[in-house]
Amino acid sequence: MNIQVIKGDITKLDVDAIVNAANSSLLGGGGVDGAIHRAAGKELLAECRLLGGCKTGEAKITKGYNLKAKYVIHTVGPVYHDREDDSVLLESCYKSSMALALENDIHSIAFPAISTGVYGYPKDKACKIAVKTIKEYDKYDIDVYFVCFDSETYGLYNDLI
Ligand code: AR6
Repeated sequence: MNIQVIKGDITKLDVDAIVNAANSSLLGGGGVDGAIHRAAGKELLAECRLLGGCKTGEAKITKGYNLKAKYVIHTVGPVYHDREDDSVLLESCYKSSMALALENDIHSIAFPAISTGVYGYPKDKACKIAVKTIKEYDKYDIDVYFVCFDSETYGLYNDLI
């Protein structure tokens, strides 16, 4: 496994799959979710409508449509409440996304910092969970990119990698 930290817009990446920090409806929203739907086009929403939503900590896969990425893996992070199961659910987002990557022969995957925007997860805690969970999921040959939209997140990931 090869892990890299990059700064920028996840919708522009030429990878097998990008991960979307979605909500349980899977019908779009703000933040990275809105950006991915805008860039992928209306067909993404049409496919998402067929999926029947997604539970927190789980993940579902669609095609990437107008994106360079072949697939979008939609996962639903926890809204931060400072409870014990926040970290379990966030960890589960990364694990479920990696499990779908393995099943779908995905060899490059880009993650945004799930839950650290609208859902309020403290960035330092969330980045630690992301890195630890991905490092532990060392099952096959895959390039993993942590994509940071802001300098603070970029700094945190770089300190951890
Ligand atoms: N590329 C990479 N990262 C991005 C981009 C982008 N284009 N845009 C934002 N980020 P958020 P959440 C970063 O709020 O906290 C939506 O409305 C952002 O700076 O997108 O999991 C959904 O529909 C932050 O670091 O996701 C849900 O309702 C990270 O992506 C809810 O927000 C995650 O921020 C999910 O909230």
